[in-house]
Amino acid sequence: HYTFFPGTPRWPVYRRDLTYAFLPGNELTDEVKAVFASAFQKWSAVTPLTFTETDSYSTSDLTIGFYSGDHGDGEPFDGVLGTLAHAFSPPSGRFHLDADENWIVSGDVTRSALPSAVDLETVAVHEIGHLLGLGHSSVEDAIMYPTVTSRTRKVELGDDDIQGIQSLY
Ligand code: TQI
Ligand code: ZN
Ligand code: ZN
Repeated sequence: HYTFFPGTPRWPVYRRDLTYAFLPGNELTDEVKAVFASAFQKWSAVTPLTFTETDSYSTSDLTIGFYSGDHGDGEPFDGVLGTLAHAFSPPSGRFHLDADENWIVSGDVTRSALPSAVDLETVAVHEIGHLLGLGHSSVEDAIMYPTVTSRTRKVELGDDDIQGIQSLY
């Protein structure tokens, strides 16, 4: 079953058209940006929320950045595997990814020669769930179920994710 963060934080009714920006310092390809757009689309398809990319990271609702190791928020990244990414509950909007992972942007991660290969969209869909206010789920099929993520691809929302997000929005 789905869970929420303590106090059930969520984006208020007047902030349902959310913007997101990539933090400077990461030169991301259009291919990488398309993976995030696809991950956001999974959630907008089942909620009244919309997500639009903007260049203005200082005014966007959500910010996305890749960092190595200590990056100033008290939750340092740890190199290959371990923590892959983290996202903070509403209204923070901060979504950080570990730059040291072997991120797979396109192609079949389950057939990757690298044991540490991590599918970017799989992690993005999960972290966006956190950005919107979902905690972890006990349902194995759910995107919000905490499980092994290397060489795994799971990008379709489960019924439990949909019920959870629709009870928030
Ligand atoms: N990052 C953890 C996660 O996103 C960070 C975390 C731990 C967390 N406990 C939390 C975030 C409680 C919010 C609330 O779950 S991770 C998975 C999963 C990670 C883990 O890098 O370990 C995924 C990133 F679910 F598979 F375990 C993506 Cl999909
Ligand atoms: Zn961080
Ligand atoms: Zn999680």
